[in-house]
Amino acid sequence: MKKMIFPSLMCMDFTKFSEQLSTFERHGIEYLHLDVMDGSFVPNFTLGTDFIKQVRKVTDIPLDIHLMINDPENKLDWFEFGEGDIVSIHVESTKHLQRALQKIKARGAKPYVAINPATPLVMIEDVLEDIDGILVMTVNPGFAGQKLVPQTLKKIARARALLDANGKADAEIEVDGNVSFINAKLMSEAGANIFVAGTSSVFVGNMDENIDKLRDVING
Ligand code: S6P
Ligand code: MG
Repeated sequence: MKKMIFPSLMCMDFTKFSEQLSTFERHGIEYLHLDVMDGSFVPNFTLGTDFIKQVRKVTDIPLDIHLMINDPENKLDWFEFGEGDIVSIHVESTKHLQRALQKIKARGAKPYVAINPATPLVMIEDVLEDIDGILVMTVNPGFAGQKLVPQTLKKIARARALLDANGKADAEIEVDGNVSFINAKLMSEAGANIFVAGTSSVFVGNMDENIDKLRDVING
């Protein structure tokens, strides 16, 4: 399975937006990770509907929209996404998970289910048919710059095994939170293939060097 780096745009230097975006394009970055927080599901606000529209206008790189909002099924229409994009919703954020995943699929995007460190994997067993991937949170969502919750490394391996055992070998495992050069290696070995890169790797220092280094690490 192809290993990919998705930079987290909330970690960008917005005064250098075009420059940093060009760096991603030059490196063949496959998706841009966009964190949407509602101040209720998580204790923070970040990127929103208008920002996503703007990003769409200035690049052809597809979007990976990570919704950290309550009741996403009622709010999906607010967001611009479509064919080829990824949209993740949290199992903890809705009583109507399957309906919400279906709504994403109906718009041509790839539905992923996101899961917090403390939520057992059994909570997503009955929606495996409805997803193209699992977003395993390796920190508690809400902020960049946090430390890895170590038990999530085992969860990555269990998530991979769960997908494989249920005829979902093509489904991807995305990891998000403290994907440092050291942690990325462990996450990759555990079975992750999509790595959300933030302040722990790509955005500190020379971005060109960081992307190359992270690619080397995840590809072993
Ligand atoms: C966190 C959010 C993430 C962060 C990313 C930052 O709630 O979903 O996508 O942007 O984790 O990366 P780092 O390396 O600072 O943890
Ligand atoms: Mg995220």
